[in-house]
Amino acid sequence: MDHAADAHRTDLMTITRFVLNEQSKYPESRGDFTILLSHIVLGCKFVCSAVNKAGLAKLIGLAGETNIQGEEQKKLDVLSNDVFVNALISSGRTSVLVSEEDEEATFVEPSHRGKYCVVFDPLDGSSNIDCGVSIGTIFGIYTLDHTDEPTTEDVLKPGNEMVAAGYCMYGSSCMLVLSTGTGVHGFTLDPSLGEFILTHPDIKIPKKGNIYSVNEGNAQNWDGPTTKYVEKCKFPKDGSPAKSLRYVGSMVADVHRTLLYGGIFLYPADKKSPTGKLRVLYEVFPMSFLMEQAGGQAFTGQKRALDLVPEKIHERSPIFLGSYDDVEEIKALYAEDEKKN
Ligand code: AFP
Repeated sequence: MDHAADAHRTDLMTITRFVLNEQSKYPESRGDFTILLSHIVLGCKFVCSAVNKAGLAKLIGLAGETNIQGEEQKKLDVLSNDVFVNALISSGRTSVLVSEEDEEATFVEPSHRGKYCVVFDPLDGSSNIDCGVSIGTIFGIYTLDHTDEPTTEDVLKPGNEMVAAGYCMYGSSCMLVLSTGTGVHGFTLDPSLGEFILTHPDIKIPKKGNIYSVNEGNAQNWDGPTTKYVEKCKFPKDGSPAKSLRYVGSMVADVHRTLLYGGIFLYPADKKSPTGKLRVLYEVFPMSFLMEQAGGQAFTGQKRALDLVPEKIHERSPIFLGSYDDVEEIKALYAEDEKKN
């Protein structure tokens, strides 16, 4: 009998047990983060179940509303947003919530307030829902550092001040990837137990990868460094093999693959969208936080992504993130370009 394998099967490291273990390293901790996380986990399980049942439950299709970015909202977006807002408020551990789906930040009633602010995209990649492609929830967590009335300033902070970030991918399996600032850990939902189990401890992104991931349909509008970089991926002049292109169009899926296999994910600025498409607070920051914690890098075309200081809650930024060496290459091209201009 393989006792080690048996112990692995019977001594399960659930996400709650994992976070409690982490918490025990900080004697002053009162368990607030564990409680907050358990509410986020509940939201993820609910959305996972709704995504799995979407076809059956007729949740696919438009809800008849448009969100603040002018995009059509799907029924699942509306449902996921409601689920997360309710779960976060009822945790009693949050004061400010910023959701991709809500124009304004939500300020929690004083009776339910707690010391965290959560920024999130409840269902990212929703244009992929109808064809059953992986979609996900992305979140980032800040600490409220005062006891005055909370304001949006409490979340308009650089990503390097986040205390935790993660995403849940609703794909062929449901996987929650989390960092509390001490590495990146992946938990897979065991549907029979209804528990996220640690399956990918201490994820490290390969130092260099052989995949690039970008919407090449926008190529005619790219700037010089992005154009040169993608050209290098396809026609390398140093004798290295050309990179493969993989692009799902769902950030969680594209970043998840990048994290596990290495390579680079790009959503650059272009002439039509000079600040890029992806949102700083709940797309760029959480994914950049995870990339850095896994040993990769995240760059905006100008600076380290986590050093950005957003001025608006729905601000956008170009983003290049992934394997350390691959991001170094794009940084060098932008530095060269800056010297010339
Ligand atoms: P949707 O939520 O509208 O599907 O957008 C998804 C997303 O915000 C992000 O998940 C993708 O990486 C990116 O947009 C894809 O954008 P393009 O469709 O322009 O490639």
